[in-house]
Amino acid sequence: MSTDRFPLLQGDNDRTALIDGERRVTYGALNGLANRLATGLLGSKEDLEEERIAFFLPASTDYVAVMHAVWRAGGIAVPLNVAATVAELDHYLRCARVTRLITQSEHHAMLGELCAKLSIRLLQPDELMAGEAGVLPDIADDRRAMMVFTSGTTSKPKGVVTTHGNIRAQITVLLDAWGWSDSDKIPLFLPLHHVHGIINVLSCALWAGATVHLFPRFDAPAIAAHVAAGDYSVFMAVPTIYVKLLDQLDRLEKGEAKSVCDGFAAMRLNVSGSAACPVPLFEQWRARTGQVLLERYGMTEIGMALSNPLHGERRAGHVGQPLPGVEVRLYGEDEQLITEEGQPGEIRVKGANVFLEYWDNERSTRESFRDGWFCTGDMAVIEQGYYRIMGRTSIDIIKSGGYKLSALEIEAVLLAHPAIAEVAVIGIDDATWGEVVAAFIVPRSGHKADPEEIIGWSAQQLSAYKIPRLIRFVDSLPRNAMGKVTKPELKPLLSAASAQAFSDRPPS
Ligand code: MLC
Ligand code: AMP
Repeated sequence: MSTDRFPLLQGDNDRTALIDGERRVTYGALNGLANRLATGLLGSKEDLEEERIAFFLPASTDYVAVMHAVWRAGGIAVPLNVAATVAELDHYLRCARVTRLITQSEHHAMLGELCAKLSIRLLQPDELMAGEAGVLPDIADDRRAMMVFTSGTTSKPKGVVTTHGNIRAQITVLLDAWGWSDSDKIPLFLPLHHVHGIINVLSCALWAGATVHLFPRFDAPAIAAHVAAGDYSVFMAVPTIYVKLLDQLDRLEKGEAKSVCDGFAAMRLNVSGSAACPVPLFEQWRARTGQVLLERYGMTEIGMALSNPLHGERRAGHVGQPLPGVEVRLYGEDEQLITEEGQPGEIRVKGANVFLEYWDNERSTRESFRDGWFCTGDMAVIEQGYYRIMGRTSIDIIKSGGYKLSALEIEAVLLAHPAIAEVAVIGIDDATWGEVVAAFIVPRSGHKADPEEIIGWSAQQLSAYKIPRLIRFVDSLPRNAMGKVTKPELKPLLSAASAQAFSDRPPS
């Protein structure tokens, strides 16, 4: 057996790897499950040879065992968004050319028809479990290991493929940089179809031999209660979650709130990322809990690239310096390498952490690299040795609650609505969510456009967090001489006051 080639679950056999509801799962048990599942997945084969195996599982022992089983058997793990609509899943499964999908029986009704249509075998973890573990293949570091879908500047999400070597690099750099150890305990409430949850929390913790407390979703009262009980040493979240936790503290009775703040104060590390942490939030968190948030910058394609230090100054509004082994450069609009502080440029990244390719999309892969450097589409500037993120090169990318959303994907869906003639989607600044989705719609003549109906209709096609919160009907969209919609002109139309008036779904 070659599990030592995958030192990804490497706590001592009797240490707790996962707390899953009432159940505590040791590293020994988890490794056993992963090996038996890998054996079951292999059947009579010696190696899955990069077969795409998708799983639609909430944060659970099954999720972790299946992910590692696919890796150990030589497949490509395709973790799916458990909040996705059938229309979105159709795209992911088709694009990845998935052959087997693993989920619990309660989801078979929702997924059965789709899987039948796409000739995908729908399976449960239990039925794949071999009686005992067999021989598993040796997998080279350059083999494809995972495909995570990311939204961007195309209308459909792209599959970001990382190799075993990429994943190893993305994890190991953080183990050292953030001082992980087997005595750490961390709650995991982030979605498990993105790198923040998969790599930074789950995989780092399990590589370090630490304990992960699994939550099916972010539940502020439950998490606050565990924090108050001193259950965790490390906490990682998106800025929206820190905003929601501050709200939760305001809702608690004084003594309870103090216990929660003390629980955070006693931790060794609180990390913020996936979206900009506003300076007032950084300051409020410090004032309330005594914790100086460690802000870092990353992306699905590269894992983490820039980080404030574990020891040393963590500067508000900044994302620190390149992590060891990750090369970062800034390039100006004229493709000039920026060598001076204070000059803004696009962040480009090189290193073993950088993904292999967009699946089946040679053109996008080619276009996203220049001379071997991955072009992130994010702008930054260096100020007194610290990087500060300034924004994105594309207005079509929206960050809401840490999710990257594509304006083009949302527009393509809305355009299929019979009452919509034209539409432009943009992100509007929001104190809780970072940005919220706003849609400017030109109704089709002769059709009655009803915001409630449009939102209900969108919910059939899009995950809830992609649905516009603000809809404004307009007679026409501003366009330049080439006929292209000039989106920057739309933002001022929704000032804070008018946004309220047009809000169909006020942010909760
Ligand atoms: C939920 N809603 C959102 C939303 N999340 N709306 C906009 N943006 C979001 N991100 C909507 C729901 O649909 C619902 O609408 C309402 O808000 C309340 O839903 P909820 O389920 O109660 O919200 P909550 O559980 O509090 O979710 C908020 C959240 C979640 C912050 C916990 O969004 C989340 O887990 N975000 C993290 C995403 C993430 O991991 N990104 C990392 C990408 S990797 P309604 O109408 O039903 O009321 C990456 C690289 C890196 O970025 O650097 O890490
Ligand atoms: P995703 O493609 O979902 O992985 O999201 C990656 C994007 O999140 C990056 O390209 C940035 O735009 C954004 N991001 C991540 N961390 C930060 C941060 N600390 N500050 C600002 N933006 C961030």
